[in-house]
Amino acid sequence: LIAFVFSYSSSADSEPVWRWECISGTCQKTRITNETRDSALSLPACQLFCGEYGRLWPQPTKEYYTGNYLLHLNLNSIDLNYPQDKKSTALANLAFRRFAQQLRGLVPSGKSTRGGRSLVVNAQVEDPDIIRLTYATDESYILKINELSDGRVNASITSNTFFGARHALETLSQLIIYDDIRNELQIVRDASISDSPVYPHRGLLLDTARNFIPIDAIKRSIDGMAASKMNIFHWHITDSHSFPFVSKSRPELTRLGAYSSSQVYTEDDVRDLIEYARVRGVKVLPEFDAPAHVGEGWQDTGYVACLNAQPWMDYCVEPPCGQFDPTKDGLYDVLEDIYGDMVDLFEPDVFHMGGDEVSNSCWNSTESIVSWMSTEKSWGRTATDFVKLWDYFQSKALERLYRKTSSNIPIIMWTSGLTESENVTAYLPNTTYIIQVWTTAFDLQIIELLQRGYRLILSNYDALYLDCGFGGWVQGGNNWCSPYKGWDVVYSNSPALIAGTYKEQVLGSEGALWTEQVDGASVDGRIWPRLAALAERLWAEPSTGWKAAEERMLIHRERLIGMGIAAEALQPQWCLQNEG
Ligand code: CP6
Repeated sequence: LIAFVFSYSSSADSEPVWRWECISGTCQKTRITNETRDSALSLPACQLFCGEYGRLWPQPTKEYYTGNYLLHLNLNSIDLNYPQDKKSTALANLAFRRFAQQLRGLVPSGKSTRGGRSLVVNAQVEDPDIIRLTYATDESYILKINELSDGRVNASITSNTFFGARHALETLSQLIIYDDIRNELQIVRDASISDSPVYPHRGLLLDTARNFIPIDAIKRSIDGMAASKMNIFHWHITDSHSFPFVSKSRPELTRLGAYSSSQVYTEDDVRDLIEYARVRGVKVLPEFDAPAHVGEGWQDTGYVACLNAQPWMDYCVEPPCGQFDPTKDGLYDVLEDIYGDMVDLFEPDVFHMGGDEVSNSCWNSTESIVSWMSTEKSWGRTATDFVKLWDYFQSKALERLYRKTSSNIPIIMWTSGLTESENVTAYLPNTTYIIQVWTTAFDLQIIELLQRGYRLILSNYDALYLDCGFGGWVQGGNNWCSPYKGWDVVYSNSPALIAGTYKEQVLGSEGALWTEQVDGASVDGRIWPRLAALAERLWAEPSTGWKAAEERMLIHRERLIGMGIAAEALQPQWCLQNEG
């Protein structure tokens, strides 16, 4: 019996039997024969040369040329030449180490490859002291591969910044494949690629308050973003459900507000995550959502109105209710402390102050608030008066934030009653505020904001809410997750089309993952591979539809899986082996 098991398993591990040929633009499967064995193409090799952009995701935007010749690459002999003693030198070394690790990840476990050509990566970086990603950061790069006379492979990278060079490494890794027929890594011998993103803001929003998301899971999301050339991790770190962010000066908020003492983000966690992201070309953008979407953690302060009020539908859009009481002077001291802690950690060049889903009826039902409105301000209780109250809060909160930042950095706010045309120019100057749209692509507010000169980030829920988005908190039912938006919907959502002649004012988009029904166990699959569809949309704003991208998308999904990201399957594996 033992012998039988042994011979059975060894025959399952036998030689590959299939090879691939590129026939009229698609890779087609045929049997390997003795005659074709030497020239047989592995599937990834075929993919590299068959489609318009090979195996690249996202597609490059300026120039893409690859010859159709591969060289055997020696994984144990890869080196980076990068400007020395510059501010980004250490980052580049870490990015290169990750690049090497990605290449090792191409080799199936249990296999080892040997021999092959050395690879030298020569990076010429115009401004190697830039280590902060801003909307002005030049992320473009040029990547050229050629064979040197001594047989080594040369990959030369030209970029303005570390961030461009890092993207080039990502592209380079996508030009390297594992050939299962020969059990070796191979690299494209000749390539010339010139590339730069269309939009500067290519993001993921992750809510870590509805359910706690462990740091490891966040890191996997950032790995996927790096592999897809996305650059903004928008951290919706607190909400009414929990307060996992540890504020150095106000630790009691977390003690009361975290789900448990271990489900928190300490200062060390945050610092570590920011550096982890930076090595991957990703900036962490913090959001402290206010005045709505607060609750847990604030119980002892008395600064939150309608805390857990019932029936919740009367006081908020989603239970548990909670909204700051703008009339409490002490509130602004606490906010200043939290802002100060966040500014110290994140060193933000732009800060997200939330501002979504404020409920007038919450404030209106709080007796001390309405009496303050009439005695202190001679305001009534109309919708306009509550907008004034909100503006009172927002102005004071902003003033406290600006005490902690070294300059008056731009502020992002969600679309809301405050961003409607009659209010927005009065209360939110377009020189300070960037508006993040979460309503549908057809919302008239979008064009009105654009006409008024606002810069926008589009996260229209009809395409970009990864948690679903059409449902609501309907009592007695749950249509939260219907309909599911496939990657094709994400891919087809074009910011340029939505903004029309104002497209220059669109900084980009974010896919948003609200986590009422997601936690660390399922977060990968809810994000990936759909977020990668947004990555290509924002990097390249392709003029072709999702169908033209499908082969590469299937390839990229496999790449994410290879990185340890539990991305969802899109198609039967048959489709990858029988293209077209
Ligand atoms: N949480 C917060 C949410 C949502 C928003 N803000 C949300 C609203 C509608 C849908 C999905 C999510 N859960 N803080 C809106 C920006 Cl459909």
